[in-house]
Parts: sequence; C-alpha cells; structure tokens
Amino acid sequence: MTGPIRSTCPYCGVGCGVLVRKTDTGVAVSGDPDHPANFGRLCSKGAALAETLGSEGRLSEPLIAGRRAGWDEALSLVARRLSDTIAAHGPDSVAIYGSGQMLTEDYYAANKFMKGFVGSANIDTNSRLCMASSVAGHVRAFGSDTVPGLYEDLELANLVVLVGSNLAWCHPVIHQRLAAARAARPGMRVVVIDPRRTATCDLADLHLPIAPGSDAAVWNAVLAAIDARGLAHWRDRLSGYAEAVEAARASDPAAAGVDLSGFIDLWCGAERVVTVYSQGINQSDSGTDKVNAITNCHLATGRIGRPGMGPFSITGQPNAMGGREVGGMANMLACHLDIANPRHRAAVQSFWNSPAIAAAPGLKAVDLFRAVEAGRVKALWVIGTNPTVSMPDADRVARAIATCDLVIASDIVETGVTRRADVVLPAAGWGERSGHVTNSERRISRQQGFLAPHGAAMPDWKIIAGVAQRMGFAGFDWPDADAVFAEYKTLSGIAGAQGGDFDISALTDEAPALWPQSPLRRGGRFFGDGVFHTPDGRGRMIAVIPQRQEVGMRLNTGRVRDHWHTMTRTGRAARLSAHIAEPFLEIHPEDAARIGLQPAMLAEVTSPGGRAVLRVLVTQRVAPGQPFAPIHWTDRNSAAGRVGALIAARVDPVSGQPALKEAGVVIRPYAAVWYGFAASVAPFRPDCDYWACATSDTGMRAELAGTAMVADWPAHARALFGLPDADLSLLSDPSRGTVRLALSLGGIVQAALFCAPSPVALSREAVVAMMGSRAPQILSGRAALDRPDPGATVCACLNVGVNTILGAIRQQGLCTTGQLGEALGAGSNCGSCRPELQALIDRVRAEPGTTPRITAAV
Ligand SMILES: Nc1nc2c(c(=O)[nH]1)N[C@H]1C(S)=C(S)[C@@H](COP(=O)(O)OP(=O)(O)OC[C@H]3O[C@@H](n4cnc5c(=O)[nH]c(N)nc54)[C@H](O)[C@@H]3O)O[C@H]1N2
Ligand SMILES: Nc1nc2c(c(=O)[nH]1)N[C@H]1C(S)=C(S)[C@@H](COP(=O)(O)OP(=O)(O)OC[C@H]3O[C@@H](n4cnc5c(=O)[nH]c(N)nc54)[C@H](O)[C@@H]3O)O[C@H]1N2
Ligand code: SF4
Ligand SMILES: [Mo]
Repeated sequence: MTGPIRSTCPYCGVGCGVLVRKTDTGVAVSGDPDHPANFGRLCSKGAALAETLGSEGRLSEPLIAGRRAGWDEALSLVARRLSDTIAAHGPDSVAIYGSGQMLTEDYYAANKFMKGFVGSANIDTNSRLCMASSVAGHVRAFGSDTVPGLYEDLELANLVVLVGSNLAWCHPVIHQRLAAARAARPGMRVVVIDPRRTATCDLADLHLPIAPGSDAAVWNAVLAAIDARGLAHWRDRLSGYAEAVEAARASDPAAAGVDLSGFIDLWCGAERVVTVYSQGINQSDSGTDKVNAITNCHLATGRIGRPGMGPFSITGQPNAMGGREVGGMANMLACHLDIANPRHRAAVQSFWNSPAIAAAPGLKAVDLFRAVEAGRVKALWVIGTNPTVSMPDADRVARAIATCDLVIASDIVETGVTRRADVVLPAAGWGERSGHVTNSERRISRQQGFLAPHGAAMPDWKIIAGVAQRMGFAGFDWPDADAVFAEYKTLSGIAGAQGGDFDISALTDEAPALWPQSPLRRGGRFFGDGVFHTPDGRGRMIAVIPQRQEVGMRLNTGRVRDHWHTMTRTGRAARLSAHIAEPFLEIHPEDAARIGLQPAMLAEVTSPGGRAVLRVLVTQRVAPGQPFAPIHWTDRNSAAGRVGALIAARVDPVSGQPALKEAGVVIRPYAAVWYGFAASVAPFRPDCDYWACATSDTGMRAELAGTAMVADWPAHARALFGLPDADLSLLSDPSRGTVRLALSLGGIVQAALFCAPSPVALSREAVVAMMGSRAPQILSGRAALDRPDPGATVCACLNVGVNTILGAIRQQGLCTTGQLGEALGAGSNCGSCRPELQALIDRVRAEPGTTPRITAAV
C-alpha cells in the first residue's frame, strides 16, 4: 500500500470518509479531512475500526449442513435447490432478507436476481425496521423518496429540531458539526423532542419530554399555529392543505403531556429551520403519519429545499439510502422506479433483458417471516442482518427460520441465523471488498478494500452472481464490482429519462458526490422551487389523526454510543465495550421503588413474546412507566439480553415498519442469590442463569448471577474457565458470603472470579488489568482493587473513567469540556464523549458537596 487508502466508515448513515494506512502491526484508521461528511472527524466507533478487523470468529469457508464445502459445491447446491423450489412452488416461495449494510453493488445484484430473474418481489431488508416510514412519508408528500436537504443545512439553520433522534450517540459526527455551528453562532437554537433525556440534550436549549408516541399531536399543533399565524406561504402550491389543517385543529395538543407553546413560537419564528427525525418517529405503528405531520409543517411554510431549511430524515445504516435507490425493498423497483407502473416495469425488464419482472410488491419483513412460519416461503436467503435479534417478536422469527425448508445465510461471523442455516456463505467484510454507499444527505462514497478477504470469503455481489449464473440466468457475469456499478449507473439514466429524480448516469469520478449526477443536474437540494415529483407537481399535505397511546409499562428501546447493533464488529474492540459492558434497563426511581428494584440489581422483563434479564440503572432520565433498554445484546454475549424477543410485531399500515420503540412489559426483580464478576485471558462461555460477556484489554470479562447457591466455588471456576489444573488462590468470607478466587499457571494469573450475595462492587478495570500478570495480591483487594476506581469508561479513545472525570471536575474546579481535555485528555480525540463530559460537569455543578461513587457511565 502506498499512501493512505480512502474509504468510508461502515457504521452509521453519516458516511464519514476514512484514511487507512498500513502500520507495522496492522492498519491505522483516521478521519479523511477532505470528505465532505466529516472533514476529518470520526466518532469512537470509526476511530476503533482498526481494532475490529481481526480474524477471530470469522467465517472462512462455505458450510453445508455444518460441513465445510468449496464455493462451487455450495453455490451449485443453492442454485439447484432454489430452482427446484421455484419449479415446485412458484417464484414467491423464495425470498431474500437483506440489509442496509450491503453495498450498492450487492443490493443491485440481489434486486436484479429476485425481481428480474426469480420473478418475485420477495426481497425485503432490515431497512423495513429502520427507514420504511420515512420512505413512505416522502413518497406521499413529495411523490418520490427524496431527502430534500444537506448536512450543511443543519449548520445554516437558526433552529434545529431533533425528533426521536439521539444524535449525540447515533450520528455523533453530525452532532459534533451541529455543536460547532452552534458555538460559532450563539443565536442558533436546538430543540430535542424525546420522551427520554438523552446525551443529545446537552446541546438543547429546550428538551420536550413528550408522552411517548405523541409526536403527531405535537406537529399538528405546530401546523394549526402556522395556519392561524398566516405563515402558510405555500398553501396554494400544495394539495390537501385544508384537510390537513382541519385534522390538525381537531387534534388535542395536550396529548403531548408538555407545554408546547414555547416550541411553537420558536418553530414559527424561525424561517431557517431543519427538523431532523429518526427512529423515535419511524419505528411506530403510525410512523408514516408522523413523518407527514412533520413534512406538512415544512411544506406549508415553504421551508424546504433551501439553505438551512427542511425536514431531514437521517438514515441509520451506512447504505440505507443506497438500498432505497437500488430498489432493495419489496415495494420498489430500481432507481426510484415504481413497481406498480407498467411503463417502469417494461423499461427495467428490457434493460435487464430478463425473463420476468415482478409485477406486484412482495412481502414486507414482518409478513415475510410470517410466510416463512406458515411454510409459504420455503427458501429464505438472509444477507448481512440478524433477524433473530433485530426483528420484533424475535423468538418467533427464530423459530420460523428453524422450520424453513432451505435457509441460506451470508454473514462474516456466526449468528443466530447462520446457526439455523442449511448453507452458510462467508462474506468478505469491510476492508476486504470495494463498492459504493450513499449517506443521509444523498452523497455517494466508496468503500475501498485494502485487505485480502478472510479465508475463502467473497463479496456479497459475487456470491449472488455465482448463484444466479448457476441457475442459468444471463447478465450476472460482471468481472468486478465496478462493472456492477457501471450497469447500475446506466439503468439510472433510463430512470432519469422516465422523469425520475434518481439519475447518476453522469457520475464520473470517485470523489464523494451528491446525487443526482445526470447530464442535466449535479447535486444540490430538492423542492426549493416548489415543484414536486407528484403527478400534478404539487407537494402533498396529509391529514393526520393522532393515534391514542396505550398506557402502562412501555419499554422503549434504542442504541448506545459505542456499539453497533448486534455487536459482531464493535464487540471485538475492548475499548468500545468499556463504555457499557452489559445490557441494562433504565428505570425511573418511582418505578424501581414500586417494583422493589435497587440500583445494580437485575430485573426480569417479560412480555407475551419473550423474556430478558437486564441490569437495573435507576435514573430520572426516563419517566415513570417508560423504561429503556439497548438493542445490542444477543445470545452470543448474554444469557437473556435480546430485547427483540419482548416486542410485539405491530406495524405501520402504510410502511409496514414495526413499532420497535414500544413493548408492553412486566418487570420484576430477578431472583438472584449470588452475583459475580469474572475475568480471564482466554475466552470462556458462562453457563450460569445470568451472564453478560465483553471483550476486555486482557481477554474477556463477564458479569454473572445465579438463582441457586453454588456449593463448590473453586470447582465451578475451574469448569467455567476450563482450567482444571491451575493453581488456586482463594479468599472467602463466610460471614459476608463473599468469595474471591484466582487461577494461575506458572505464577501468571489466568482468570479470576469474585462473588457476593449482592451486586459485586469492585474495580472491574483493576481486575481486568491483572489478567496475564504476576499479581500475587489479586485477592487481597488492598493493592489494586481498592485503588481509586476509574469507573466505567466515558472517553473510549483515551480510556478515562467516570470517577476520574468527576474527581478532576471537583478537585480542579473544571467548568468546560476543553478544560477536561487539557487536564485528562478526555474528549480530546474523537469527541464522541463530549456530551457526557458536559453532563458530568453539569451534574457536579448542580450537586455541590455530594460525591456519589458511580460505576456506570450512562
Ligand atoms: N452508536 C450507534 N449508532 C448508530 C447505530 C448503532 O447501533 N449504534 N445504529 C444506526 C442505525 S441503523 C440507526 S436506524 C440509527 C438510529 O438512530 P436514533 O433514531 O437516533 O436512535 P435510537 O436510539 O434508536 O432512538 C432514538 C430515540 O427515539 C426516542 N423515542 C422513543 N419513543 C419515542 C417517541 O414516541 N417519540 C419521540 N420523539 N422519540 C422517541 C428514544 O428515546 C431514543 O432516544 O442509529 C445509527 N447509529
Ligand atoms: N427493539 C428494537 N429493535 C430494532 C431496532 C430498535 O431500535 N429497537 N432498530 C432496528 C434497526 S433501525 C436496524 S437497522 C436493525 C439492525 O439489525 P441487524 O441488521 O440485525 O443488525 P446488525 O448487527 O447490523 O447485522 C448485520 C449483520 O451483517 C454481518 N455483516 C457485516 N458485514 C457484512 C458483509 O459485508 N456481508 C455480509 N453478508 N454480512 C456482513 C454482521 O456480522 C451482522 O451479523 O435493528 C432493528 N431492530
Ligand atoms: S459518525 Fe461515527 S459511526 Fe457514523 S460514519 Fe462517522 S465515524 Fe462512522
Ligand atoms: Mo437502522
């Protein structure tokens, strides 16, 4: 490798450019200063990319019924069985369930394969769980799935509203750009609308902790005010204005549960306003209506498609947008063409020269897995996603997959799907293959390979093409990924000629470029001229009737800062697990008291669909009745951390997107009689009732608990760590019921276990640091364990813990994140933790004289 390779981060939809350099020990990843999404910035996840590339746990060869096979055998088998299934049961008995993390080339190949050659639109993706309501809302309002604005609009706005978006943790580089813009223009205002107080609120002038699900009532109240105050300057250019306003007037703003008047004044008073929204809006059984309640306000005022203005659906996955462009979902064709339009279908079929073209939308994710369960879909190919964790009603989905006649799984590691698959196909991961992604602002960038694929792994497009060719389909003999992209560009030109907005036929160089890139138009914003892609060219207002919200214990779910979904990649980096190492339940003190939950105890959460056991975090950040749990834990790293099992599969009737932000649950204390903490130099798999594992700097660490007493701790530990012959050091205190033990080989500590009848309080960092060292003191506790506990990591880059930070703030009287950076380094690298640092500063300021010992950073 000469000079750095330019690529794109594989995590969130911000789409940051990265530079990859070879080093003596591997590779180093840094932000690309020339990339217009991030201008050199990275968040903690992007900054740790180099640590996630290891080969441990990677799938290296195709597997047929668990047996290693060559590519030709595996692809031929898949081709034969798919052909047989289609011959016996028709095209709709086959389905692909893919991912917004597939590259555009992969998506293009999969879509062409299914819709053009298998002849079924049964190809849906995890974008159904993510962006479907935004897509449907865009199509209703604009006549096309077009994001009107650009990232720069957030910087140019006078008011930025973040609705159902935890930007600080989920799109950290945009958060940083917004924070910098606000610091430069103190007049700028930021409002956060989220029932939960998140890290994003540090930037907010106003946080509206609305009643969950009440967003439509909020935006209807804004629309009614827009109308009443004479601000609907575009009303004559729109259709449906009167009906939308009538519905808005009829809806009850009190449903929001908070006073909206200040917010309404701010919104009405700011010509330059951007409303950013994400899963708090989309993941709802009325998500499409909520999207349109927002677009209504921007359309009515004409605040769209001009600098500093517009509704902004921010995408989650690195190529969620690319998938929408390619037509990677069951109700789309390709290049924003319409599956219901015969002219569009004919154009695509003739370009593909294909024997068939799907004539009707296929099954959307929830229905797709129901059809698998019912045996109507007999062959399922899952690519780059793990529905046994991320789908609602996840246990039911796992059972459906287990009963399916033919399951094919393409992944980079073992997952809940690969374990149930008949054929496992090892995919080349990030850094091992090249192709394109499109970020939230429609910017197309390249992911560039710089490593040889692991083992026999191949890029997804090539795997799909290999199956297609073996089924006798013509048009899949691309020599490389560039050839796939070139074909796609040509098709987009045909779409453009049909009047579509998505045309990249004139995209020439590899620099990150905003679409469209057509002979007529390059990049820019959409709809600032008031002309839309609807048949009459008018923007459409939608009358929104807010749905009534159910009351009761409502579990909210979402993300944490340093993990990505099911953790197959971020889980490999110790420093990313140091921030939060265990699945948790945030719960309000009143709920905790009523249920009988103390901080750091375990809670058992049940719903009709499933069960989870989570660490209790008592906090006022959530309201009573609205506990929150993260989505990242699977059965690989926890005994019962999969919250997807708790969620009922209720969907939005328009978009088919499930309501993943709410599950009716029952919470009780988990009947643990002992709690433990374990660390080891080698991986181990606990088999006690409760456990949660994480990668550590020195190996592995785990939180444990059991519902029955253990008679012989040394024997238990030897079995747990697989160290039957190690030297044992044991310190037990029968009066307190505590046990501390270490296992060493040749004087080197291999593993340690600490147990107590209540949650174990000791410095995890100190125990972890002792693994692999000569530490005769490990059990005495005095030497290192009772050293000041740095606490859970807040700054992942420089490994600074929460207690260290609080100590410095108090003792040195620090008041700004900049001062903390100078004193401790914290927050001075990627900056992802600055919102938390600011929150800690605010906390110390608000509670003079108190010095609580804090062991969790969230
Ligand atoms: N660190 C990290 N970043 C990620 C990801 C990750 O896994 N980890 N995943 C990426 C992906 S694919 C996605 S889709 C995005 C998601 O990005 P976000 O949508 O920002 O993240 P979430 O945490 O899912 O949910 C956002 C917020 O919605 C709030 N919410 C819940 N119910 C309601 C409601 O009724 N109304 C309102 N207004 N808010 C509500 C929740 O409290 C939560 O704070 O993140 C992307 N970025
Ligand atoms: N309760 C609840 N559930 C949710 C959400 C929520 O907020 N709450 N959010 C939903 C949202 S928005 C999303 S996007 C989903 C995400 O959920 P998933 O898509 O299930 O999660 P990931 O862990 O991103 O799955 C990606 C898989 O692809 C594999 N992989 C990585 N690189 C490659 C590659 O190059 N090729 C192939 N073939 N495989 C690869 C990874 O190992 C991993 O197994 O979760 C959804 N589920
Ligand atoms: S914000 Fe972080 S996770 Fe998202 S693309 Fe940038 S570096 Fe990657
Ligand atoms: Mo997502």
